[in-house]
Amino acid sequence: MAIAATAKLQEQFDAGLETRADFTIDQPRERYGAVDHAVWDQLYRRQMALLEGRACEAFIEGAKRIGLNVAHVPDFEAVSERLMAATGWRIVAVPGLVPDRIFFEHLANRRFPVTWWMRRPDQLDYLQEPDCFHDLFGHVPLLTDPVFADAIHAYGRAALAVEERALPLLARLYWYTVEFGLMRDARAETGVKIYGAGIVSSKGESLYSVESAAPNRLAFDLDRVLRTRYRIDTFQKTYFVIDSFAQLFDALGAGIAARLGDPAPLIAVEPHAAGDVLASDTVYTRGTREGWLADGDV
Ligand code: HBI
Ligand code: FE
Repeated sequence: MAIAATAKLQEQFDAGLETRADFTIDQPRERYGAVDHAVWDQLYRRQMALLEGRACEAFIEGAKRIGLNVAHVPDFEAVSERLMAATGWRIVAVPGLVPDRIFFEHLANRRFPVTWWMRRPDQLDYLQEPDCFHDLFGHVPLLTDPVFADAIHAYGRAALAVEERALPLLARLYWYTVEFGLMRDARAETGVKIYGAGIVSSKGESLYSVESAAPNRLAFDLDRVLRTRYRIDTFQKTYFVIDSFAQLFDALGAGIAARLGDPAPLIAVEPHAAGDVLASDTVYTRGTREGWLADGDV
């Protein structure tokens, strides 16, 4: 994803927030106000209540294990200590989205970049850029799961070897798994559980992704995902469902190396629209497409 100098990033540079060469900063704890802590507490309580029974066990356990169940923005060093003990990962504070290669470099060294600032109360239900709640609550709990942690580490390493022209394909894979992935779970009423960070950090999509009849839910397939476009400003038209984190590990490491070593064939073909269902798809639920934006398919 090309990193425009986002308004938020510029605002911070103007405010004298210096970043190191790897775009990391020390968590500026003195910059959190009572409102920031209140927003964290409100979002944490609301999402955990929604996610019981909807998110995979590893997420629920992970969130508690790293100590996110506090009424204030967590201390990044305290979270890193617990995370390090679990899987050798730690989190590093960043001002926001960082350049792709920098991001991959951190993941390849078991460092997860976490935006330090919190959204405003009027952005509670949605904001375009990832904030601290999206990154820390959405992405970090699953890094306590050894297999998922290895999958993200493998992704970082494989991504560093990918050519610039194939980065949009890589972003699709990350989007349909790490951000908006579902996992099969026979014990769940709907047969699926949530693991994607973009879903668990969103009130609306925590419900929509597992309970709405509108979207498609298809078995995860690496080539299919690499060829499927996505929108960043609506709920997903299609969710891809993995069987296990072991399957994700294979796809994010060896899978990327195999398929994007020479990306030419995948770049040459016309991508599928986000809402397509193909004859070759394993369909768990075929969406009613209800409420989809009338402006055609992405
Ligand atoms: N930077 N801080 C941050 N967080 C991300 O999730 C992120 C990023 N830079 C690039 C990036 N993600 C993309 O490469 C992935 O979404 C594929
Ligand atoms: Fe994210």
